[in-house]
Amino acid sequence: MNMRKKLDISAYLVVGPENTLGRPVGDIIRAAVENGFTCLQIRSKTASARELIALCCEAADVLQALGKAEDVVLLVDDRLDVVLAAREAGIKVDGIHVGQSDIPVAVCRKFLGPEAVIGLSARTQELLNYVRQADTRDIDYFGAGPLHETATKPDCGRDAAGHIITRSFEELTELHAISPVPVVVGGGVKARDLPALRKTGVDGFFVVSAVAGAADPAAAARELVATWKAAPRS
Ligand code: TZP
Ligand code: MG
Repeated sequence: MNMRKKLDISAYLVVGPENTLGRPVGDIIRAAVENGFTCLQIRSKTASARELIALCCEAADVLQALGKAEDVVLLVDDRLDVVLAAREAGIKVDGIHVGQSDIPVAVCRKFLGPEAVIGLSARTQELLNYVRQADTRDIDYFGAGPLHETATKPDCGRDAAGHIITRSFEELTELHAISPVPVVVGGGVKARDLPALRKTGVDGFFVVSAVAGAADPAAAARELVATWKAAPRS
């Protein structure tokens, strides 16, 4: 197990320059964090390493300015090279989020050390198998999804008819029940999903477009956080 302080993934924003309708990523992050978001992930499949490092710097600066650098976790999707380079440059990046086909979590842990936050995402069935068979000592949380079809991640698994395969509340309840680490769920999540999602017992929700694509990201973040907090947990 790692040696980090308590991790809060209850309200988790995933964001990159392709998700913000042309607005600066830092502005979206500020809107989310000022309204209660607890975790951030920089995710871009098109940005260069240099751009990703600059985005980490922008995000870390926003957290610093808001006095949230110690409370809100800043992660990068997939790119261990970017996390290491950013840290080398003195930017406070807390860890990495990887998928099952990305760099293995044990390798991330070796490079990033015991205090880093490392998240792993996969399909629910794969996560259930993982929990049953594998060692989760290097993993701080699981990401599961999508809850609904989403255009934000076109490479989600699809059925024979080409529809994205979504996660049921039953699957998520089971995952939460047997997972030794916290679980965060996303994919097409809107505020109206949060009461049912919280009832499964999972630890949080993640969103891209519900905040980064909103006309008023601050109001959207506020509504999401308030709805989650007001919903009873199982
Ligand atoms: N992983 C599973 S779905 C997804 C990711 C990164 C994208 C979710 O985006 P949105 O806009 O909240 O549906
Ligand atoms: Mg990945």
